Amino acid sequence: SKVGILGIPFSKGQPKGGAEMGPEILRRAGLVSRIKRFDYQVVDHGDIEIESIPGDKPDGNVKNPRSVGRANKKISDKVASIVKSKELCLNLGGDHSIAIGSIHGHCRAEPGLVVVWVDAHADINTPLSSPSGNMHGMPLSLLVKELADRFSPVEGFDWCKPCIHVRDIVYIGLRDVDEGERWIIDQFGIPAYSMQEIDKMGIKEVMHHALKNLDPNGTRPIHLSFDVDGLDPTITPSTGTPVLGGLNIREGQYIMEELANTGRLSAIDIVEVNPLLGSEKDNMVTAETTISVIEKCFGSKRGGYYPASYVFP
Ligand code: DIR
Ligand code: MN
Ligand code: MN
Ligand code: MN
Repeated sequence: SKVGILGIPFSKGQPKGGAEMGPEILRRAGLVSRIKRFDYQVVDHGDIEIESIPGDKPDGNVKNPRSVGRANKKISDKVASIVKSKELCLNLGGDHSIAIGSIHGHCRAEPGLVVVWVDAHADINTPLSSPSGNMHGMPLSLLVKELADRFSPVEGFDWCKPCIHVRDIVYIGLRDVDEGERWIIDQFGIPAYSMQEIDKMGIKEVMHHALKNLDPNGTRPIHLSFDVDGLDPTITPSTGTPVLGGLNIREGQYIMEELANTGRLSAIDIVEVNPLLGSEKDNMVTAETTISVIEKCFGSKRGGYYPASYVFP
């Protein structure tokens, strides 16, 4: 099987510079060679080219709408083509607004997909409910059909039609959720496993229920959207909006191993790594943590592993 890696150096979905350097730091920390150890043939599609749009005025509350819109149209096209060529599409962000294009494009290739959203934040604010106007806090609201009549179309997003239902999403790791977002989760019954549920049930029960809830028959392709701020800021310090009390390294690894075990991972986003935040040491810790978690999606096993081609000497 193949994995297609796509760098997405984009950070206009939030105000802090540096998230556009995520692909570079993950590649430099050895992500590609770490994945090559396993049974995947790696195809590196390089970094997507992002056009800058001068004079990108806010649309109401929404900041940088045309820049985010234009970048995501390109992301959607690229992700659709990678998934159609039967590669597990690994998207290296970038801030979390890139999930608009990656899920949209994934839907074009796999209309029946489900979304596992690992994050401290719910990222389902609408342009009207968002307290910040930052699009990295809104990607899911532009993608779900049930919220389409709750706000007017956003400048730059005429190409983007909602492609999933609210019940095609499950959340893991939440601990900083805005009022409007909690209302949406309650109103539509989105399965949401916050850090409180993880403390109460343990990660094993959470993953069992999360996957059962999302896809009882276990047949649908999975889109994993992984915000590194879902992990505890002691292990991923270089990120824009850290929140205390996150997933520990073993919970992170367990989530990925369980997703890999389904055999249905079809696309993965890794977002919000920002090497301009924190010290050099913080950057290294963040990159190493992220890689040690993400490699579990590709068959890396804590109990040891050898590839199908292995010959005992
Ligand atoms: C907040 C923060 N909920 C917002 N969001 C995110 O701006 O909408 N921070 N995603 O990483
Ligand atoms: Mn996020
Ligand atoms: Mn987040
Ligand atoms: Mn559906």
